[in-house]
Amino acid sequence: FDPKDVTVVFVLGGPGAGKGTQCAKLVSGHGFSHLSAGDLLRAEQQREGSEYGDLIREYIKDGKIVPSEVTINLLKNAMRDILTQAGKTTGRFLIDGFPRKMDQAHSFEEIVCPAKLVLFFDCPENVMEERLLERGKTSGRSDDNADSIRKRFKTFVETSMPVIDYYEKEGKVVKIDATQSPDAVYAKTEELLSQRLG
Ligand code: UP5
Ligand code: MG
Repeated sequence: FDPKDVTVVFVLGGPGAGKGTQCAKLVSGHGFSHLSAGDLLRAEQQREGSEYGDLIREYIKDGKIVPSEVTINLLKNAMRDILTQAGKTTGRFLIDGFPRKMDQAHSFEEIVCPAKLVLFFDCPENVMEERLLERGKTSGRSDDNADSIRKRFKTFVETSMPVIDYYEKEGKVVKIDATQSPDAVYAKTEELLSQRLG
């Protein structure tokens, strides 16, 4: 993809910070397409005939990061499909929950295109844990349990925070306090996003 045609915004933050919730609001309010790396992996895991089903299942349950090639291909194909279906060559994409490891950040920028901006939803672990345990009562997600949540937090701190630090040094990070209500977080997100993207 040519960065002249495609605007990519990475949406990052810990497990349960509210990435998906905010992306859904940005889609209806600002004409973005939303691609959640986790949702794409869960769909691939369930796809009949997928060669990655078992691998993805294991990684997600342990809160580990699925090998880059798998996720980047899913994202790239999904971007391509969205543009094709709309009959367009240009588009704005929110890439949610990716990249969560430095090598993924570099590969995506090489293979797909560089990100214009990074939204970082900042939230303390105790708040995220409460949200995830609550959601776990009904979500059916294999990783919404105390044991997996602990592993997801560890991966986030050790492996994914360095990605945010990297983009911070590049001046691309917009940091948002994610502890308020979804509407309050969205209001702040909209304000900062329009300042930066115009
Ligand atoms: N909620 C949301 N906002 C709230 C607010 N402001 N106040 C009160 N409650 C709020 O929200 C989580 C819950 O909190 C919901 O119940 C919501 O109503 C409530 P959500 O918007 O879903 O938060 P989100 O940040 O999207 O949380 P999610 O659980 O999706 O985060 P993860 O980053 O853990 O999950 P993801 O699906 O991105 O990844 C899952 C796994 O996939 C990873 O652990 C990893 O194993 C794998 N993966 C990869 O290997 N590679 C990738 O590139 C991506 C994922
Ligand atoms: Mg999510």
